[in-house]
Amino acid sequence: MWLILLSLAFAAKQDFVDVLSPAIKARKMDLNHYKTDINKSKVLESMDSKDEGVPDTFIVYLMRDNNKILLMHLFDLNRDGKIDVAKHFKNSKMMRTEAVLDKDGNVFSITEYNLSNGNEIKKVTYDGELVSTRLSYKKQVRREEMDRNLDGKVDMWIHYRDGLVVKSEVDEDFDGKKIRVIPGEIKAK
Ligand SMILES: [Ca+2]
Ligand SMILES: [Ca+2]
Repeated sequence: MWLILLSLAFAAKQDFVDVLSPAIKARKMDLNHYKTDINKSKVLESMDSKDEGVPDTFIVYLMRDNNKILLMHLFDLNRDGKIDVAKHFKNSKMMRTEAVLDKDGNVFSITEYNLSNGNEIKKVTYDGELVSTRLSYKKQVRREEMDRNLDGKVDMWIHYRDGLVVKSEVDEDFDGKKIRVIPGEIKAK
């Protein structure tokens, strides 16, 4: 029993794509998870933005001392019964967006925002083959990190300044050691 639990924990840790969000299972994003994950301390409200009798917008609140605290906005943009976008809030400010980018949830993105100014700071995209993480600072992309063999470790880095590539680094054989450096369009300042 312990061995099984241990190997499960190990397996879960290994899969970088799956540990990013509770809505991701087996490298698939299912945002309906948030509609069903409603316990006693949460309230789900439904709305029909088109007034056609089918709800397409949902709001999840956390109940604390009889106060409603906004947790999430969920949107079924194409009205097929599956949530396509989940916006997560903290202190009434959007901190994270999760989006399904194909019809089955095999392509998706997770974006994190700076709570004080709303700027994007990190965007992770999974396209079914690789995980790409875009890191931004003051509305500019600074670095892109890629995990091309999905082992949870970054194996390619692209450094940017003012929209131009400063340099790229590639761990070609994924051993975490020999890193090839490729000069970019401009020199690092
Ligand atoms: Ca949908
Ligand atoms: Ca890797």
